[in-house]
Amino acid sequence: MRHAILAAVLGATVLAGCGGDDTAQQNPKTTATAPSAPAPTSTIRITDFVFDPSPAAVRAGRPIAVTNGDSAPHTLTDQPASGEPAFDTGTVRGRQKGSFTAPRPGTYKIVCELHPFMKGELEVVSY
Ligand SMILES: [Cu+2]
Repeated sequence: MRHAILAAVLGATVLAGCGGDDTAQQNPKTTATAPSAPAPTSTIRITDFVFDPSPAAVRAGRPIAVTNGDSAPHTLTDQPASGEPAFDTGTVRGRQKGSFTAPRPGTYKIVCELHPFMKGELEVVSY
């Protein structure tokens, strides 16, 4: 029993050591303006017919909220070079909220099916 607890504690310590970026945790204000590798988000906004942020970084398998700040309806839909979209919010009515599940890691082009000029990019990272 003792060994199991010790192993769990050690395992958690190792995981925390791998996953964390110490400089980012110590200095969140400066890293917020870093130009590369945006922090993963769980919410994408649509305002004035623009996806924000874009590119948006999200974590694979997570539910991602899509808030529509416009009065017009929108969708946030995967736009693959071929084949079926990997994700799609369906129609999100004006001032409403939709969601989709982030797919497997990769870079995805996104579009609003109702306004094809609305384009963006989704960067899906693992954990
Ligand atoms: Cu739209």
